Amino acid sequence: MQFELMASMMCANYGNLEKEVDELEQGGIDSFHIDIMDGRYVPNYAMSLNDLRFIARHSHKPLDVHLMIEHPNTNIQIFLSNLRKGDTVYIHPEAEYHPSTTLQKIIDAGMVPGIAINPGTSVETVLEMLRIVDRVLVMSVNPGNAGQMFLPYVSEKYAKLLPLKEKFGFKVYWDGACSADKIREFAPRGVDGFVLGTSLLFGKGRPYGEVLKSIREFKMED
Ligand code: S6P
Ligand code: MG
Repeated sequence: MQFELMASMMCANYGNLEKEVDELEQGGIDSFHIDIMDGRYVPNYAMSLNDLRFIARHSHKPLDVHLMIEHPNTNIQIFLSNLRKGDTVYIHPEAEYHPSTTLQKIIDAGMVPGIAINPGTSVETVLEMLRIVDRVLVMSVNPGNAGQMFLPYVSEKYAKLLPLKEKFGFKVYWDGACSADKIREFAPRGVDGFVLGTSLLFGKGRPYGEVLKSIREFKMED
């Protein structure tokens, strides 16, 4: 069974970011998930533009940039100019008056366009945007912090979204409280990738390569 594993870099050890990036790459991570917040759309600040730049220049794997900012259209160029072709950029549709215009800028820059759907946002609300995005990031926690509890009602969103993948041509990704039981249940149901944070990857006292291997072999510790 094929699925992608992305590292939520806001959970990394900033005492030595270079070592974290190297160990994750050598351990087989598929991409680096970069959480950018503005303290307005969500009540927190996570990674900075400098963190994004460093990881973009230092790593060989794609970046998966999750913009939790108001009106991303205003500043999207700052992010796009620091990324590489093929990196993904997700916006939150609620944070923008005309989200499809912003998505078009992402496409025109050669990046992969995505939307992030909050737990309280219905699939119906974003249905038309599914035609233009390549990736949908489903939030299983309210955006803003790592280390939160899984919100069980989000499971129903997957039930609605997964059958639409082929018709609209997008992939589905999991973000928030991703534990072993969730990968066991949702990878076979068609979720294409999982953002790994404090629940499964960081702060476990185990080498990243060992953790990632056990997940891929479906032998993860609960
Ligand atoms: C949350 C953010 C996420 C978290 C990730 C952390 O606002 O978008 O990417 O960093 O969910 O994982 P965990 O396992 O600590 O919830
Ligand atoms: Mg995220």
